[in-house]
Amino acid sequence: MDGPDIDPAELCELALDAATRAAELITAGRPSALRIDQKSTHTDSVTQMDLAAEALIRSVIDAERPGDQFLGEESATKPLRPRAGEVTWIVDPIDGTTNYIYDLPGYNISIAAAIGDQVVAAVVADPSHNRVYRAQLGAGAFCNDMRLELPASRPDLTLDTALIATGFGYSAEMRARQGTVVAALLPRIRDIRRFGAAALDLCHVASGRVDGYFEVNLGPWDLAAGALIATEAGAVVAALTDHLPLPQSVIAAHPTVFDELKAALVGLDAAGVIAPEDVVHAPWPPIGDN
Ligand code: LIP
Repeated sequence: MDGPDIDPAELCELALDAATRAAELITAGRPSALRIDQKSTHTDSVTQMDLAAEALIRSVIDAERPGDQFLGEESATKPLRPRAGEVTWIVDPIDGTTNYIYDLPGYNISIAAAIGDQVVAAVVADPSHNRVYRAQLGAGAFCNDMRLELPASRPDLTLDTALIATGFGYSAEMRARQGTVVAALLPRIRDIRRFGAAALDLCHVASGRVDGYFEVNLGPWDLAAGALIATEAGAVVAALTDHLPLPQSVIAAHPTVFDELKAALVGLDAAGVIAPEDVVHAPWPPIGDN
């Protein structure tokens, strides 16, 4: 996994610098009028600030590590094949773009660095709450200066007391099917939360603000950083089913309730809401003809 002379701590510091500068750009630099363009559907939006943030992040990284691969949500034209011993940056410049457009909390900057196909450094900046989450593989997860460590035991936590986050796709047909799954799950859990940003959903699992999270058809940039933060905090993160590997499906939860939540979601065929032809993103690690 480790490349020659690549220090994950330095990758994390570079991600922290880039995320901090991008968070400043999209908040203090927020224009009075956003230019909103549509991507896969009329509700799958991108603004000039998503593009500007990604350009800024890339320039900060390239200035220090010009030879690294870069997989950004707004510039990705095809999946990238991780190169053994080399670094790939996986970036969502604004995760939760809809929240950003509506000026609702929950948008964030998500930056992960992988050596080969293993993510080793992660930063998620949440400017609405003045929180910056970060993690290094094997070195723990933090929110600002506070260590994130889920309690080893949660005797109070069962599926029917669990607060579960989820998200929905942009196609009306898939959302209708996802709504059916949520409606069936709702009476079996404490409640649902829909924050609108996968990276933060995973950080909420890491910090115990929710007990679990699941979603389908995300991109590698939605999950790469948040998944490392959640696992380093002691959560379990996996695909919902083998036929939909990460990031095409994801479940993250406290270990006490993970199996019960997964069994319920598999029983509801939560991964079945997406037809094979609708799967958009390559499996993790991002692979493909490079
Ligand atoms: C968002 C995800 C979220 C999902 C939204 C959207 P974006 O990413 O983070 O979990 O439910 O539909 O895909 O598009 O704001 O970067």
